[in-house]
Amino acid sequence: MNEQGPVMSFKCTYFAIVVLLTIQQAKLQTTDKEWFDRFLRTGEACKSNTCQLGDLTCECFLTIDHALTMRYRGEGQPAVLLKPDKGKAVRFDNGHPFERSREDTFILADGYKSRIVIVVNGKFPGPTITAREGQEVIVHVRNLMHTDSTTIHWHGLHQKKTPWSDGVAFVTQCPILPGQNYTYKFNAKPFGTSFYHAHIGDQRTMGLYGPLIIIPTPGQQISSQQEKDEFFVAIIQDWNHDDDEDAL
Ligand SMILES: [Cu+2]
Repeated sequence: MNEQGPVMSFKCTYFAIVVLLTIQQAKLQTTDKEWFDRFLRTGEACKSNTCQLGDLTCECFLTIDHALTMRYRGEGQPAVLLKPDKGKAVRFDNGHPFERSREDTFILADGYKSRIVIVVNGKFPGPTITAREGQEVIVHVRNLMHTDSTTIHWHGLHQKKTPWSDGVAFVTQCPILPGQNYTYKFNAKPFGTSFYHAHIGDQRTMGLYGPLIIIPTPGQQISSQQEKDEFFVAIIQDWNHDDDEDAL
């Protein structure tokens, strides 16, 4: 009986430590929803400890939603319409300008009236995804549009052995319904400068697209150097003042 006491108390202590560690680990693990929300706040797309040279994966989170151009909404304040004034966006009602830091949050498009667009992580067009050739690209997509289903096509990628990640609605996958998430997984091949875009209706011209850049593995014969400091990304699109459904 005397020997059982210490054994029992050791077992209890061990059990308590295991329970505590499990709870701690569960707390430390970031859920997909937390990642989606984080990138929605920052406007970026991919985890910083992925997508770099030497990483096996490139993991990104895209939240799709509608937004209005030429409109500003401060925290806890009513929305304010904007108008162009000498190359800047100012308040429509009283012509007052905004602080520079606020201006970065506006979706201006061409500054012509307020119209509905689709944003990716709050950005129009969507954030750049930059992966390294050969990496496994994992992109989680969350559709927060109220009534529109969607898919995302990874333009320029061959999708060998992963046809279900090609993002062609009704052909390679069922569309992602409002409120649903879907995860694309594919190999980053071939390298090059391309883009991702919606593959349903007029969603691409409404803003659901963004740069997709695959950097070649070092040491390859390529026509021009693509990793210089001066390197920047430019992306252009069709733009309609009328509703895109009417223009199609
Ligand atoms: Cu395409």
